[in-house]
Amino acid sequence: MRELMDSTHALGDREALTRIWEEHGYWFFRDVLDREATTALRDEYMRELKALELVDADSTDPFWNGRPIENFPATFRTLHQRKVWQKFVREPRINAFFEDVLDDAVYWIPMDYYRIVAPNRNATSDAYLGLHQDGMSNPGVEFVTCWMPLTDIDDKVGGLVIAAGQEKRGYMAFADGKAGFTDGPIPEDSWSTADYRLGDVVIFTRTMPHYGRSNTSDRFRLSLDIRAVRRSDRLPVVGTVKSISTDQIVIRSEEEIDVTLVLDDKTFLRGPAPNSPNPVPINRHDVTQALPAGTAVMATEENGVALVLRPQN
Ligand SMILES: O=C(O)CCC(=O)C(=O)O
Ligand SMILES: [Fe+2]
Repeated sequence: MRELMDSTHALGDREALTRIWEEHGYWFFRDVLDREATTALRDEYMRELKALELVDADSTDPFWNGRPIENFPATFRTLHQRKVWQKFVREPRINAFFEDVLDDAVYWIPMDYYRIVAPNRNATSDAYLGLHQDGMSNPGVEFVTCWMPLTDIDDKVGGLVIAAGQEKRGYMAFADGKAGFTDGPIPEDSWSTADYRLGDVVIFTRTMPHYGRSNTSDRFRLSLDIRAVRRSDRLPVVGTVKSISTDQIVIRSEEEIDVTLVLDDKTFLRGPAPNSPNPVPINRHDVTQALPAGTAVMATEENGVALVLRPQN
């Protein structure tokens, strides 16, 4: 596998950063995130593993203590409820880093994943999370994905793999349940990854094909991925459902404004999935049940018609 290209040297040089982004569709920065904030975030993850009694109580690193891993959670509700990543991005040094890099004030969309991947020596596939592009099921909002390792992540621990250079081919299609480009495969020599460490961040464009590797090590893999929009770009509608029918939704936005959107057959509707962090596609006649009044949602729109409507993570 290829090594990710390190762009840390370009920080502070707007022209260089823009050139790299336009040419490569990603930035990989090493050891740039404030140590105090990232270790505090890691410790929040560690609390979850300690509560499950899968790492030792005095451990700062997520070494598996060997107890059976049963019913390992697919999502970590308490981290969501306690708004752990929201606190992280409000840390002045973390906020300043992302605002400098993105050259704008940042809006973080409520599409976030606290990833704790359990060790699995018997993993039958190289991929724990299959090949995809983050923008594929989220049209109508120009975000960048920020992926941050919260522990050492080497070859065995797995981690993020991107198909460098392939972001220029647009969106992939699915055939036989597998993602791929219809005009030919992804060249083998495009797969790129790194030995990641706490403090690093990979920021990539929403057409970047990528997947997450299985963890065949003796430690849990910890990472956070969150998605940033420049404030000067169009923001999604984020709020709670005030009323909903099969062809219209009123969302009470975070700014306390009622936004009415038409739902039609082109709207990509997604509903909550039990035991999965990923909302699943739903039919229009199921929206009133899947996303009832009071549900926290995010929508994108064009001319008053919703392009995507989904629960917040
Ligand atoms: O952490 C992983 O395994 C993959 C993460 C991912 O798909 C993303 O950050 O968008
Ligand atoms: Fe992704």
